[in-house]
Amino acid sequence: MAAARSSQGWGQNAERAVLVAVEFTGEWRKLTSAAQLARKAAAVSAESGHDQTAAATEPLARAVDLDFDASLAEFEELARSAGAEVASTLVQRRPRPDPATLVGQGKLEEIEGVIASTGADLVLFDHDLTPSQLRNLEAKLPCRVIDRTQLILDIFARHARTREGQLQVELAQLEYQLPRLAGRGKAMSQLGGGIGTRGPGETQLETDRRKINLRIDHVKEQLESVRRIRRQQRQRREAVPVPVVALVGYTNAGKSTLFNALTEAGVLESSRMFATLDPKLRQLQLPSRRKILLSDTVGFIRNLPHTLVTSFRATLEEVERAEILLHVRDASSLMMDEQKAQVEKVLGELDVTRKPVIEVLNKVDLLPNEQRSHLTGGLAVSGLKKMGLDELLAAIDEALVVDPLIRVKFRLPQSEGAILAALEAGAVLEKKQFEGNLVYVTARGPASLLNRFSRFRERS
Ligand SMILES: Nc1nc2c(ncn2[C@@H]2O[C@H](COP(=O)(O)OP(=O)(O)OP(=O)(O)O)[C@@H](O)[C@H]2O)c(=O)[nH]1
Ligand SMILES: [Mg+2]
Repeated sequence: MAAARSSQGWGQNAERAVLVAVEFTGEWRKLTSAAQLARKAAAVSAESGHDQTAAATEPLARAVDLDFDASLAEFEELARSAGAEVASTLVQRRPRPDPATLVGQGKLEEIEGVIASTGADLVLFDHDLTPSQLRNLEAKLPCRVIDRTQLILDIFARHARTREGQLQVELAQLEYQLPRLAGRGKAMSQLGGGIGTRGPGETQLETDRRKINLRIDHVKEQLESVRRIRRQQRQRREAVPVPVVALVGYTNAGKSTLFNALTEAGVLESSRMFATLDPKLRQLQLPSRRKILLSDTVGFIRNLPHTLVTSFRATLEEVERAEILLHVRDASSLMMDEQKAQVEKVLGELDVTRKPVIEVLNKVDLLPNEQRSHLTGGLAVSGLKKMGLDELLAAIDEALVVDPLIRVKFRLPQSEGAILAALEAGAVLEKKQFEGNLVYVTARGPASLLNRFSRFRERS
């Protein structure tokens, strides 16, 4: 059971990891704002043979560092999310990756020295490794080597809560392992034994390619049947249509916290990244009394491995059928703009760019007052401190077009107590006046409700 590998169980015997962050100055990376310009400038000067640090102007150089530092901090947080204790972090900057070992020979020796002096159990690379790079590195280094995709898969494995989530992770892990089987004795013999080797379902994976292929087929079948059940459940739900509003955003932006604040529901929230792997749905009533289903989704992350984008599409199904998206952003993050670009890229891949989006600038409690007042481009809220929630609910009300709010005057016989009760429950009654055996009511609420009683409309 995946539950047996809960975070409490890990704490005491955390693996010690050496982190290796790499930055390839000649490599094209999609970045935004100043950091993007700075990087381009650096790349151009590298090509033209100038010393790039000297060529980049002072503020631009600082923008590069800021950006790199933030992504380094994110990498360390990812490592901790996987249960690792960071023994040391090394940085390598070079124009392009070494085809055989990603990092250069000198850096490799340095890594070896750090492993020896810290007694580390594994090396984590903040970059993807080709099958042959992985093989070469494992041959040269005295401990396990994990790349970025494997690390993220591992975190997903630890946080998968539903059967579907667990199956998806296992499938992605199996597909990742297949081309990397040859010569990976060190890692394969330890499956289930540590970071990069955990799977939500199966811990006794065989090294044999044929068996992995059989397992892949099996997982795919199970996945299909789980999905069939989910589709049926959704159809049942859709029989009573309630619009879905989905929270989307970069990992750690505060979606689950905001989701809880908005619904007061007990969905897991945690400082660990990817605390939410499976979509969570809760019903919520807006100020207009209209009901929505609020959906919490898995966080997006920079350079999400492509295998994951595909296998986690199903997890993002609620996003695809949502009426409105709430894009939750961490206003306190230095990477705010880059994160936004990454989220929009994934939304583009999901083909949902035409949906109305409410930009939510979260964690404003962390900003000094004067910075808070200069925030633009979204609604300032704090899910943690429950600030700005009324404004957010009102904005959702405003943006919801499916079942527009209308105002209707009714004239009801007092004997229609059930209708009056339905109006009171589902709409805002602006006027309610008893006259003889009649009730005069002015109601503002969802058209779907008010139109149901149009036979009692007051004709004037
Ligand atoms: N100060 C502050 N911290 C917040 C706020 N909202 C969330 N956090 C913290 O940010 C961390 C991440 O919050 P989550 O709600 O788990 O973030 P998430 O977007 O659901 O993350 P994933 O599910 O991993 O994508 C937690 O430690 C929260 O306590 C906020 O408004 N202010
Ligand atoms: Mg979450």
